[in-house]
Amino acid sequence: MVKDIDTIYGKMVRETNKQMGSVKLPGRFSLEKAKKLEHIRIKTYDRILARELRAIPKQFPDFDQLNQFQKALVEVYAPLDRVKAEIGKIPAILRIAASVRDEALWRIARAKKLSEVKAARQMYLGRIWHVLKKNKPTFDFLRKLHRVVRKFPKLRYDEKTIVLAGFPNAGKSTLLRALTGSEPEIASYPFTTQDLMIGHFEHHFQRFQVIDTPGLLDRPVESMNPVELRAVAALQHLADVVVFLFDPEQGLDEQRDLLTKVKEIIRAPVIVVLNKADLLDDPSAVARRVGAELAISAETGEGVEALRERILRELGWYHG
Ligand SMILES: Nc1nc2c(ncn2[C@@H]2O[C@H](COP(=O)(O)OP(=O)(O)O)[C@@H](O)[C@H]2O)c(=O)[nH]1
Ligand SMILES: [Mg+2]
Repeated sequence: MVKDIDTIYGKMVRETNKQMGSVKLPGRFSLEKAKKLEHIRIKTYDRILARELRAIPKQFPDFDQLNQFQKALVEVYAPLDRVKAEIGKIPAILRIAASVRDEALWRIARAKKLSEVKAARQMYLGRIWHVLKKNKPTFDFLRKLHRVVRKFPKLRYDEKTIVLAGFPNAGKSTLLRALTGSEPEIASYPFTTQDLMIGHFEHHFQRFQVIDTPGLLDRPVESMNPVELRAVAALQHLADVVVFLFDPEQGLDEQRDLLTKVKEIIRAPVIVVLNKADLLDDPSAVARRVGAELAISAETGEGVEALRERILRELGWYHG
């Protein structure tokens, strides 16, 4: 979590008060002793503040090291340059805080009266709060960014990725299970209320990742807000191939519209498949009508291996 400025400032003050409670200097009260105590206090404020500020950039990945998909997801939130600039403000704030500290220490060292010692602390706290407040937009920006980055799906980026698309109930989840032989893992997806479902299969010691996108690549693009749309478009950097499933039990024209839209937002090869062939007398006639190159049944497994071969061939991994 990235803390807000009130929390950071409050922590600095409270932790310092607590630590100062156990600082005991020998001897009777004197200006020299007050100066020593105030010196320790300012250094303590500074140490806690610096610790809090340095913790912020550490909570983010190195944005230059992200892959295309992750970068596209960041850019749904804000341009990468802006992100880097905002993170870069933290070291700048640290430098200002250090100079405020040095000035306070200098004033304490020069103080001739107790009131001057006290004024140094007031100056320090006032200026630190002012710097934090002036940079509040940066802290707020980074707080939101962190919530987005934390939601990044845990994916295997070394695996070729097959993304499933098609109407709700077309059989995507059933196909995912048929291709991978396992229950899918669930990964959250930023900017949407939806989760991704992920499965894996192996072919010739190479692993492949299959992703079902419920609520994303199964509904009219017109119903998405611009943020969701960009989040969905980011999937094209992930998809090495898209498998679009037609459901013969639902409106074929509407499904054709969705296919057109999917092709517009995801620039990856699309394999069009007719599912639920087991429900049809003449699957190949329906397949021809919708432009599907294969008719399968995710439920019975019929045609699933042919589809796998087709996918592997598209990815350059099928060698007979
Ligand atoms: N008869 C038949 N039913 C299927 C087939 N594939 C999926 N179904 C059924 O269709 C319904 C929706 O499937 P599901 O995989 O959840 O669709 P999704 O919403 O696209 O993920 C379920 O009741 C499945 O059992 C199929 O090939 N044949
Ligand atoms: Mg599903």
